[in-house]
Amino acid sequence: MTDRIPDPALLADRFPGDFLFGVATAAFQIEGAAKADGRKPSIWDAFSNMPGRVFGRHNGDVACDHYHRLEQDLDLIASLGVQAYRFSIAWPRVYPDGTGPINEKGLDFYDRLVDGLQARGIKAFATLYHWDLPLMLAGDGGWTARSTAYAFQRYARTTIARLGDRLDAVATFNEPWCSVWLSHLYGIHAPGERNMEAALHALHTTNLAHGLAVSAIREERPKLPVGIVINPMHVYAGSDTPADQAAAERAFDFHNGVFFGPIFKGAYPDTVLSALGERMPPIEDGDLALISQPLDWWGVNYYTPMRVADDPTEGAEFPATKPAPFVNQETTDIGWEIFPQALGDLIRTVNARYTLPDCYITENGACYNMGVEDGAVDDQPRLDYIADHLSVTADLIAEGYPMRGYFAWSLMDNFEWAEGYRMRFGIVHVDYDTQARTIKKSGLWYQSLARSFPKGNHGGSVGAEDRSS
Ligand code: GCO
Repeated sequence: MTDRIPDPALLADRFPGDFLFGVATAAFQIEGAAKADGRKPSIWDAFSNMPGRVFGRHNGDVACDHYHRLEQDLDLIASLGVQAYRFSIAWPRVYPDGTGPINEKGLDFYDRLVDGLQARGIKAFATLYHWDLPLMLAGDGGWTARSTAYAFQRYARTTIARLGDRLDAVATFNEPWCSVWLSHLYGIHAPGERNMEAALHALHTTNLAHGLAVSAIREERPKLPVGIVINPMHVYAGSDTPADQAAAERAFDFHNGVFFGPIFKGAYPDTVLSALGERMPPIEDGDLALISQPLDWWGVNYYTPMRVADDPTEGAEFPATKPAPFVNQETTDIGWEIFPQALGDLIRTVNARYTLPDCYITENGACYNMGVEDGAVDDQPRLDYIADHLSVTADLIAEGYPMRGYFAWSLMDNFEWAEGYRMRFGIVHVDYDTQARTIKKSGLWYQSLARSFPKGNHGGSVGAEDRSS
């Protein structure tokens, strides 16, 4: 089969001139230097060092050694021609104990990072929490303890006071669905709990922490666009039966509504409250007002749809669903169904149900594990995946949805959480033995697309306004 190479120039024509093309990473997944310059363990250091939790007991001790290769990697990002870089800040570098003394060397690293981006003319999109909770906070219960929300607010305030003048946007959380449900109910991510009460406490503490951080960020840097990155599930019913249709609605409320509701409507879904409310922590006066403060933008991380059927088991716990079969049997190497149209269906659905601000696709990408052959990586399937999802994004823009940017996940292969280093999402290959970076075929194609921007007709996208505050 001849490889189809979507013409980047034709695709570029479908995007406005100030649309941002970027790449994304996260601290724990690329930095390494787990014990350098005052950093103390996070819950992911502990989790990945336990037998049976992460493939091959891989951990973040070295990762992509980004902490020691910062300038080289910033040059790599610049060479891709992207306008923006999405990264996360490691709380355990800033407050190694979660609270208590500030670690100046930790903040110094992020000073160098944002200064390096500014020097290269690349916009800085920071995420405050990408899952690396300081392990010391686990002693109070981690995200199940309300006190952690206030510790997060202090971390957010300190970090934004120091770096906010050189950021173009900040997100409080990355994918609360993962740090709440995947981590406290399904047990797949740190801290590996399988307990609905713990998960419901982590849910409200996370939402509250988001609201407290928004307040602190706005106090420290009133003009800095603040948002949150969510991985909403586009839920398809496994059949047209009323039972499966109702199951899909329950799944939407459980997987999406528990974040979109408090953040954009100031209320949890009634279905969740009636089914699980008694097991939730107290929702104190003022919590929902804090959580639902208006945001400047939100980020959507999309990879694959969720397909559910009704679980008729007597006494099945809410949302009482079970997986329904894939419609497209083509999957990526991590086993996720490839279904680009679900990105469009998702954006249309959440915009129909909530009043949402500007939107960035803060993560989209594909896992393919092919390696380097003769100095190159032919990852045509990843190129096709990205091109197809960008085409859907262009459709959404044409329909009037405020899609402002796209960040390829990921800049480089990295620590893929419970899968360790065996699963590769990068548009740049990393040889973990030598730390050599090799731009893949998809990365070279993405570079030719990104280099067409900006086209000079800047609009109201994040970062366009004055950052002098
Ligand atoms: C996520 C995380 C990333 C993952 C990526 C592939 O969205 O789960 O933000 O850290 O590596 O999504 O799973």
